[in-house]
Amino acid sequence: MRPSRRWFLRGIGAGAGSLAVGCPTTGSLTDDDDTANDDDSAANDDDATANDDDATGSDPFEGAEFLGLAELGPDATRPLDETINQGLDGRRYVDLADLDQDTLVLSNEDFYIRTREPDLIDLTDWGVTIEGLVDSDVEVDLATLQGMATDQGVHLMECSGNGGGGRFGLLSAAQWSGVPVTDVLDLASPTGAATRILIEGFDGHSEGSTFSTPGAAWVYTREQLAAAGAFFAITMNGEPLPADHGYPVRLLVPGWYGCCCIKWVNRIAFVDDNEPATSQMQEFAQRTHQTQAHALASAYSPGDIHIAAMPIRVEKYRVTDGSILYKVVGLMWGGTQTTDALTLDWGEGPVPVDTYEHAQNLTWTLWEHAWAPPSTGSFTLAMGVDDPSIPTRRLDSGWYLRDVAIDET
Ligand SMILES: Nc1nc2c(c(=O)[nH]1)N[C@H]1C(S)=C(S)[C@@H](COP(=O)(O)O)O[C@H]1N2
Ligand SMILES: [Mo]
Repeated sequence: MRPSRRWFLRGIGAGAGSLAVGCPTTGSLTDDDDTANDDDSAANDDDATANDDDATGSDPFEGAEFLGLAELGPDATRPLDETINQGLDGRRYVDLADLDQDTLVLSNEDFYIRTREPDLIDLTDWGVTIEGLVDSDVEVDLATLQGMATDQGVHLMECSGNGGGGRFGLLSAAQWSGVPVTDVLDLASPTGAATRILIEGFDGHSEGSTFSTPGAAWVYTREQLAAAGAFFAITMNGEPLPADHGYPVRLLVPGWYGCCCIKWVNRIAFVDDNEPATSQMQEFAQRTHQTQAHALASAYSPGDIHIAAMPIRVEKYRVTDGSILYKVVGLMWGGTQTTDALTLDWGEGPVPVDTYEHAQNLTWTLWEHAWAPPSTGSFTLAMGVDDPSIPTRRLDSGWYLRDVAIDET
């Protein structure tokens, strides 16, 4: 059974290195007059909380002594929290092990980077040209876009190539403002032949890349962009976009991998179903889980992120009865449905994760689990979702497995 919300808040407040929580969530049964349904669920929450309060020791870390972190693999083969390389090979991997409830919106300086600002960019008179299958081309200047921008809330981004070498640190969330893509598309008159939309960004680097093909563009349907709430971002955490994050305008397609979120956007083209896949779509076909690197853009399925989860640190405690207990702290993100069916498996079968409140899919959620390992040694921690209605492509394939070394039980 899921623990109550207050159990969660108490749980994550225990011990050093624990998560700080900003907002109290409990209240009287009558302190707000939202919908009747809300009030009912609030009543249920309060009841569950009351039961937890009566049961002493329901928070296993209450009064515990923090002893340090257990070693969580894989070791990084890239530097973390440091911007490295130039151009297409520019990277910044976030050290996710430090995240807590207060730092779930990363600063512009901390946010992951994949491709730094192209050195051949010319920012004078920046605008976005809308062309292709339209009655006449439209040039949207930057001031117009800035004037149309509204708050878009907190959104997570993940590079489709997010892997163990960077300790899965190509993953970040920030607060954005921007212009809904559909509002910009409405500035042009597409012809009846137009079925898809190509969005392209500047990618002129004087140096080539060892890993990556230059040319950043992806093709979407209007329905996909509208359903995802795609927007042209203008600010990030209240500041103009940083150069490395696409200044002056980038695309953000919430819930899709970063490779679909074109930076330095300067061109939109209405196209039809015969439009070839862009070089970017071909390069990222496998990482966005396409069945093959299709030749036509219309053959691509959405670059959407299924619900994913992984541990980010394992805290070791001596609890009040003198025994050793570990607190596995992790993230879950992606997907389009919320769930309370997250599981953790250390080799003895999946177990429901103790403590989390999965309230939305736009940004990441922290979870915690009290763990008494069966022995010392190395364990592989595998996350899952015990709900067949929720697709979990990458979890099923073992993408985010983390090994942990336990030296004492
Ligand atoms: N023009 C351009 N846009 C781009 C890319 C690029 O190389 N060139 N990389 C994409 C990839 S693969 C990712 S993961 C995101 C990274 O965005 P960030 O560096 O702001 O985190 O940008 C996307 N947009
Ligand atoms: Mo990416």
